[in-house]
Amino acid sequence: MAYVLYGDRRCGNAIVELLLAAADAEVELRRVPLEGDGQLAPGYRAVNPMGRLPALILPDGTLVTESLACALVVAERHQEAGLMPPIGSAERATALRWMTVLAAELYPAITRWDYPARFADDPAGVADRARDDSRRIWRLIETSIAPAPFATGPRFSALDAQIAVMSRWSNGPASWVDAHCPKVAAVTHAVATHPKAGPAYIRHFGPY
Ligand SMILES: N[C@@H](CCC(=O)N[C@@H](CS)C(=O)NCC(=O)O)C(=O)O
Repeated sequence: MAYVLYGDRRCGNAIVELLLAAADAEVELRRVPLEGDGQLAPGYRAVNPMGRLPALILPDGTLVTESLACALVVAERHQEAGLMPPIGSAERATALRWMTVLAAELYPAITRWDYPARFADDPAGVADRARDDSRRIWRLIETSIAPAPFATGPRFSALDAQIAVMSRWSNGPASWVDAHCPKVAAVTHAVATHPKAGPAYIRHFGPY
């Protein structure tokens, strides 16, 4: 039985897809186009009542939503792939710290940036503040990591998949992250050239 992953190009499902690829896990990809709000259509809401991408169905039929939960569940189900640093290690503590910041702080900022009219009558003000919040988070990560070449050392982890995917969002063609956060860019490059996760990254974002 394969995993089933609902998502769209360049979205949070890409994080999960990279990890499944790194684990050599079989996955059926089901596209839900954000353009036209396919994520809010009744058919997809029957899968994920949150109306958000991604949604992951495990081979036993269990539904997992929320990109952080999906990443951690895949990592724990494929321990042989080493998608998280070892339990109890300093690297794991660091990975969990930044993974939570990205999922709990950056992701909502991106939502405010992409859908500002949901949050206030002054959408431009909300979008500006969300952009600033997002850049503050990337600056913090930039000053805290020392890629070697991955964020916590020589091994690719779920944190790297998150960094590579989420640093591509809302940056525009001349990416702000690439211009201001060379360490984040270096992690992204390491992911894009990883023998297993790299091809999945390139399917979403192109070569890097
Ligand atoms: N907490 C969720 C956030 C998911 C999320 O916001 N996904 C975006 C796509 S990358 C989405 O579905 N946006 C459409 C919307 O908010 O209507 C997670 O971590 O998976």
